[in-house]
Amino acid sequence: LQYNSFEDPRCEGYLEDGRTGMSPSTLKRAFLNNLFYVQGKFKALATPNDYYMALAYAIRDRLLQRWINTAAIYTAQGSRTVAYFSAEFLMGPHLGNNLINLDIYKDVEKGIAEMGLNLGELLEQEEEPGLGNGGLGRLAACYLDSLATLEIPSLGYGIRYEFGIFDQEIEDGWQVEITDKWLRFGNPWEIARPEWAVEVKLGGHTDHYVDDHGRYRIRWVPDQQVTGIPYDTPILGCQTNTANTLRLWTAEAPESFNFNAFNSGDYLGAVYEKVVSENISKVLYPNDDSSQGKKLRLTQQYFFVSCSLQDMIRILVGQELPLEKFHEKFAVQLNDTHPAIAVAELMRLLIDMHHMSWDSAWSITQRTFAYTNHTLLPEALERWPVELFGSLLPRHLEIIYELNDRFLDEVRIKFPEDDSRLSRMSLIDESGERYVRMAHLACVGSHAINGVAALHTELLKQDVLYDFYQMYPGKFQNKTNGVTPRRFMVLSNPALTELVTSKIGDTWIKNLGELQKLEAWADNPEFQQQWRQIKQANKQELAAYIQKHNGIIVDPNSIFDILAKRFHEYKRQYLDLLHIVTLYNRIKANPDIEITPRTFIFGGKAAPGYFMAKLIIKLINSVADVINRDPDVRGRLKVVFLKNYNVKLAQRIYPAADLSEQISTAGKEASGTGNMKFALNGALTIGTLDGANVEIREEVGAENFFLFGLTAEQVYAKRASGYNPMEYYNSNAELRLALDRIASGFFSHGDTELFKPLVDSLLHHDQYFLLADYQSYIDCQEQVGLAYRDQDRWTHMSILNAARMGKFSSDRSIQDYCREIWKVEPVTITLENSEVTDS
Ligand code: GPW
Repeated sequence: LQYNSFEDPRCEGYLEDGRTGMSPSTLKRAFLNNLFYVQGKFKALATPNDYYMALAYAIRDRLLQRWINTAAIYTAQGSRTVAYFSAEFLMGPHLGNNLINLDIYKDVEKGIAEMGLNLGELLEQEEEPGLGNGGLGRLAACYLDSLATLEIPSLGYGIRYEFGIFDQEIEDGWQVEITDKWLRFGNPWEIARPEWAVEVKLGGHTDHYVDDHGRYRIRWVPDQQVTGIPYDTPILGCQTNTANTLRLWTAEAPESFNFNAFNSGDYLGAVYEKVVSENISKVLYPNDDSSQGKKLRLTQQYFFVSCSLQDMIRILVGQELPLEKFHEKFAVQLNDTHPAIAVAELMRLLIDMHHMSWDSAWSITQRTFAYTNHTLLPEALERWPVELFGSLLPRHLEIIYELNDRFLDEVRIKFPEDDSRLSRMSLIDESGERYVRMAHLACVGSHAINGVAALHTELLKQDVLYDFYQMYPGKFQNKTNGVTPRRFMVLSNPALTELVTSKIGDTWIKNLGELQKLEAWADNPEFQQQWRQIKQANKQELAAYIQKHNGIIVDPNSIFDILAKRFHEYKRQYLDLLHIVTLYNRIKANPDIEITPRTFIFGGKAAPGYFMAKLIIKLINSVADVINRDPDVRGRLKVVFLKNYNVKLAQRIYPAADLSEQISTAGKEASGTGNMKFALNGALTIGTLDGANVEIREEVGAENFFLFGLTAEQVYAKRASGYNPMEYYNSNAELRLALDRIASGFFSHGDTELFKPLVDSLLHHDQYFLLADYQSYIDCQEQVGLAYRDQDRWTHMSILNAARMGKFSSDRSIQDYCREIWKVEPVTITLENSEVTDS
């Protein structure tokens, strides 16, 4: 009996149909079964979470059939597989997305409603797995969605942090961090696979010895060992049967380890070891675009990389493939340098554990890895003090020294008599305290190196990785980021999805370039009106959310001007604030001034140790308190800080935005991806020529994009010629007034000390050129206000923005990676001719 095909009439009436069938009545029955048998509840006692769980398990059953078929077919075919190594996967809630990708959202919504429940409320119950900080982790999640949708055999490998990114509370205007307990009520989407646990060594020293065959060998004698347990989550593609795997590792104490301490009566010592081991996967480091250099962080990185590579070797061996074919079976993508230790670890596994020669191991290693760089910020480039590194990974340090010797010989041959180049390129920074440079390790150990937007890749080649570009020009490629339209349009903006589909059919969902067909409707009055009505309704929904959570009433007819991303000085939330204070000052000077009403909405978390970022959050809330209450403003300006910006909240925000703030200092934001999500939902962008903004503007047309500010080149020139922010302060009356207001204590109950660090940093350093860009930004915002007054023109621009987002689908990005880096082909998963049988 083939039990896996729900369409097979032979399955009718079998229990399995209840777990795979997709008809509304079967789904309903499955839901009630789970409420009864899994949650152990009936209606009178069931909580909303019980209902969510019952539905989640019903949907998981539908995924499992596809998941098992996918695994069976990949195994039978020995398919070439992408392994995406990332310290972060910011997945967002699974249930809604799985309903979309299974294409049963509407059926389920209806069935749930027939039982007197509301699907939206059940979806709200899901605690999102916040296993990432921001753009980098969310990109990994979008890429998994596209890999599955494009039917590419792939695995995501990472860490199952017990505590993901903290929950943000606001108290007295300040950010307060609350631990995220996402696993509190259990996680219906994962399956533990303890049978595939692996051991990871840490610390100790190395032994050099001669083996029985007289061969010189090296043995790592660790002083600690931990066990990695994999937890698997199915990643379903959109309208395919492909369900790939996200495999996240949890650290546990090995059962046998420290048995001696236990036997000798040192019970507490033995338990302590266990706690230390479990700490490894305990918590996500909450820093975005900066590196802390903490030993636990390096341990996390090594832990998941070692687990993953050992797992891949197990898979290879299980398919009876020789280790020499590792790079043919797997293409490994390093998501920034966080997993770059993989270069040394694969070398160690091949040489020490599997007795391969150095040269063979190195050839396999280089052909396996490719490296994506996500930042130009110097503080984000990872380097580890050599001593710290050697105390945790003594064998890897030896391997890196050996790699470095060989690599520097190569450099010497290509660039003779150039000692400064050797020290610039060395894997070890020896300019002061010695450091291991992880980006250099990643560059040397990979066959491809890519940036995440055209400008970013150019700047990598000209600046941060200039020497490596000269050494290996052929390794460098650009792969502009993309976002999944399934989560960030179909799921989050159902009304717009329906309107678009009613005009151009629904194939755009998997082929976003087709949105271009909307251009034909851009000036159609009826279509324009429908487009506007949907935006208006989305704004009303966000307004209700704001009223509920912030107690602020906002006007849905005002411009929803939104800046939502992590807080960082280079992202320049503070510049947005200077615009707000400027408008406010104008109103105070002339209460009858004509101003296009605006609602300024901010969202985002600051790293807990980032003082300036936290102070900017406090300033936003302080300015909000004054402006929202000042009767002179007459409601024309409102300022809202939405707490705890995460994937769930982002899904509410993008559909309601009129204006997307993408205002980083040119040359600092590698790509940005929020910029794409806003535009896809019909927001217009005000932005600098930074990251992917450049390409977004190219696609939507300069006339549909609000550009301001210095170019990256101009920023460099200004810095080189000695930038003096005080000149701008002295010569610009409005700017001076805005800064003076903040400094004077006007927004801080007379306290002139509170915001002094912010004002002083602008006047005396202004590392990110806010003052240089201030006037250009203010002028550009003036144009925004005028454009909004002409609603037909604005709607026309809004439609064209969405219509021209085709390039920014993560499907396009992934297709480019597949063709140009991974050399991997789709594998179609059928449910009919499955390998999985019950007989
Ligand atoms: F520093 N990004 C991020 F490069 O979100 F590693 N966290 C990070 O730690 C780093 C980069 C890192 C972001 C970039 O800031 C953003 O511009 C880019 O769009 C995103 O990664 C995805 O590529």
